[in-house]
Amino acid sequence: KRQTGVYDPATWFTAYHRFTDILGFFNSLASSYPSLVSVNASIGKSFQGRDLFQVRIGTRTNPSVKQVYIQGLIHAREWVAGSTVQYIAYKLASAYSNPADPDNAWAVRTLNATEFYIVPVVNPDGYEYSWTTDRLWRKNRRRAVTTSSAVGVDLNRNYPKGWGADPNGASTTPSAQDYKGPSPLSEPESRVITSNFVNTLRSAILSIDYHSYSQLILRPPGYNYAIPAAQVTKLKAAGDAGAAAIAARSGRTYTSQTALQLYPATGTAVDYAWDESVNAQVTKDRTNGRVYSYTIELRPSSSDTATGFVLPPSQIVATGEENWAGFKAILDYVRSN
Ligand code: ING
Ligand code: ZN
Repeated sequence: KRQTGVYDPATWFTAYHRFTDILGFFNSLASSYPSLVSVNASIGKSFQGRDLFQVRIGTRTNPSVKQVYIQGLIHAREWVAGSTVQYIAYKLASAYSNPADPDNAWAVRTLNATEFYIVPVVNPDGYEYSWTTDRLWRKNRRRAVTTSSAVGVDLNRNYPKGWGADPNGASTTPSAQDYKGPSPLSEPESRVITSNFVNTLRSAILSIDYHSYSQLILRPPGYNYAIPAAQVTKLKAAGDAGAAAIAARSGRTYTSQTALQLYPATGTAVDYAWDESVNAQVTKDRTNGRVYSYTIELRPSSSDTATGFVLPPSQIVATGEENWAGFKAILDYVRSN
């Protein structure tokens, strides 16, 4: 169905949008494609009481369906991560539903076997703060300890996998950008997200956490722990396939590497999705009981520090397009390996 008004994709992807409008976009997508897209308006609340919402894209026809988990905006200032998650969701729904779409055959084949669980805004309090007060805010908005007046925990250092395992992987200083929080899952958003994460999906195969910037496809490990060689090979191959597809689409270089090669980081989503999934009710496995897991850093390149987190909205569509290509390539590899 053709959409009109503010949620028309032709205009929607020319700008960034506030939290409530992003929810509106997904509600509009669900009303355009009611048999394919649904919105769970609240999977839990942020510190300031905003509802974290989850979107499901799937057909409910195949009992052996596998799940893909996607999240965005765990870091407030990384606005294009939100746009890219919106873009991928829009492409999945519209390509499946439109026989004339060049991706229709891919989308039909994929959605006959795969369903998608998406949390478009993991950190709504921080995201709104980045609109109203500080464009470069990263963390959530909770004052986590009484011993400091500092506000904010880095949610991508607050997951329980490896929390605080490497002193260089996160900060113990409440004012730091990578403050890990007082304890694992100390933050309401981390608790909500892990209660609704990839490890709660019965037959999950892939998890992607979108960030910006630096044009990287990061795979586990994010700090120093062992991954068996056979799994390393598969994790790398899927990431490499994503990078190759992006280069073919736009000419942009996204470097495929381990997260640890960037810098050590503990308590992150990418390691949690990889490692905790093996302990959960996940039955499926293409990499030995584990879910293929990535953090993708979007535009601009690492050398474009002048642009950095403030990517011009004129690049939203190009970033979405190249990452739609990368996403399809990663998922194709995962589904056949
Ligand atoms: N970068 C990620 C960060 O949380 C990362 C990079 C993710 C490193 C996961 C290691 C593991 O620091 C941004 N831009 O947030
Ligand atoms: Zn980030």
